[in-house]
Amino acid sequence: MHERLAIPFRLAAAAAALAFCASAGAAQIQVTIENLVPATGISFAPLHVGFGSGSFDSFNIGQAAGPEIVSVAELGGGSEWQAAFAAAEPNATRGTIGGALLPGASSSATFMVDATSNPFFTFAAMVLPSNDHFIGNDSPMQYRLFNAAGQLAITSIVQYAGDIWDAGSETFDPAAAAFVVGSVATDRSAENGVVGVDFAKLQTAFNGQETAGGYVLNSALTTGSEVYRISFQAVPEPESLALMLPGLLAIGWVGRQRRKQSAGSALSPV
Ligand SMILES: [Ca+2]
Ligand SMILES: [Ca+2]
Repeated sequence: MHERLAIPFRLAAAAAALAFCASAGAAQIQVTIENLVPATGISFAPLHVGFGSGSFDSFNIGQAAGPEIVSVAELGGGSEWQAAFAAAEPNATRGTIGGALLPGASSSATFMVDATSNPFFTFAAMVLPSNDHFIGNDSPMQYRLFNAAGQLAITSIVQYAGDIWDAGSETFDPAAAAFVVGSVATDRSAENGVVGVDFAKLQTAFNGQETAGGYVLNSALTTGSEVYRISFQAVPEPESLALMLPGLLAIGWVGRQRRKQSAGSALSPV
């Protein structure tokens, strides 16, 4: 095939291949989490994430917390949250991101998602130090990550101090709180309350406590303080890159020819 014909052909083939990948619904997404609070502020346990159909709902404001969200809010480990999500939505993509996320820290993980059947994003993480505070979305349909065409529709989610929940499941007690040096987790006692918005308690009594993060908590958040960001970025799949390669090589070839031509004309006598 003549080069002048080959270049547009290869570009068209690469574009067609990419269009096919998009329509198939498979999407590889890199998720990055960031603790936005200043040094000596609150930390977070690993983030539990799920990409699903929007039917798994792990808690409701004003209602008693079930074992799913308690496993996140009191323990951080989230084993019941993950198991309940898997039972409710066997085809969802789930996982966790990072370890303890200290002030100013970030962490990333990549997930393969069916953007057509699992367009909704759900998350939950324990706030540290605390007895039963957490961040998470009450409505499983609050964040539709992919549009009907399977394209990423949300680039980031920001959580503010005013978004922090108290699960209402464990009595407030720094001596039994996670992430407080010297605390005894087995001393937890039932609060018998309901899930509500509350971050003030984290500061009024946890400030001055030595944390497992190696710093003494000195938090000064207000309702509008940004505390956490979750960012999403589409990652080209390896097979897409392989299909794109001939097109990219063709573009490089055109560039080289142009540089040669302009170099030649620069040398040409006027
Ligand atoms: Ca809910
Ligand atoms: Ca509580």
